[in-house]
Amino acid sequence: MHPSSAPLPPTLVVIPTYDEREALPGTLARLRAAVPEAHVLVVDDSSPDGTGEWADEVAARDEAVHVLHRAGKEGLGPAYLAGFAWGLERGYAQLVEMDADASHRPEQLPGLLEAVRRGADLAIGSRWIPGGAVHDWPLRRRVLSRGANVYVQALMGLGVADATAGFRVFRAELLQRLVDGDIASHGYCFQVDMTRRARDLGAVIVEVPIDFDERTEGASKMSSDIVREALVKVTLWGLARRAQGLRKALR
Ligand SMILES: Nc1nc2c(ncn2[C@@H]2O[C@H](COP(=O)(O)OP(=O)(O)OP(=O)(O)O)[C@@H](O)[C@H]2O)c(=O)[nH]1
Ligand SMILES: [Mg+2]
Repeated sequence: MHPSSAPLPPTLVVIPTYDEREALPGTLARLRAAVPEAHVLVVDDSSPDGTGEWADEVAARDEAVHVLHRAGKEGLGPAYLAGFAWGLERGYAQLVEMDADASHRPEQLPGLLEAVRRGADLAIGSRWIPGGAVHDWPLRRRVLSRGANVYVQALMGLGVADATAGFRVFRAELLQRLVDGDIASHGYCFQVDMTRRARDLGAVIVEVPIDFDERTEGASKMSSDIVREALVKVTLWGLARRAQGLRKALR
């Protein structure tokens, strides 16, 4: 795909951080070089390692970079919701989700933005469609991600190959409608939750293949609590969907 040369609509890349002092500088430099017109909002949950203070220093000399400080670690979902509210209030036309750990290649963001320019309401950077790939992931992580997506599809039928993906672009109109809902998901299932709500609203969802790189700096925040939350919620959502289907059939 050849990204268009049309001017980029006002774009905000939201990067949640918790103890990413080692990884964030490289990610941010690559992002500013790859899509210089995009603004960036780092949402830091008072990282003990000083990520937030470092981001403040960058923001003081780069007016495209902003920082939102939150009191404590509450998980990915609440950090994104706070970042989205900040961006929607300021009138950005499209908002991007991206990890700080360079697992998402900033150089591939133009491909996702192009999908939105062509009509998608939500573009998902997908590891599990042809052309997508995961690099240097241990078998355990591959199995977990693939297994989670097979489970999500079997229960919820979202028709999305990578429903847990965290590299995404939302059109602001869709995102506003999504955040007006009551989203209580914290970990990975936040991504599934956003996908199912977008699907229910009839949004145009397009998956774009990406290369996902294993983080080389800092530590993963994945925990058994996060996996458990996802398993429980996906199961409940899937059962609710089936009950709804059954009710319709009996009507
Ligand atoms: N603000 C905030 N950011 C978080 C929190 N948990 C994770 N993050 C950030 O969310 C992004 C994804 O987290 P990762 O630890 O990389 O999780 P992951 O990508 O699922 O796991 P790995 O593949 O093992 O790295 C990173 O930028 C983290 O710093 C949180 O509680 N608050
Ligand atoms: Mg990661």
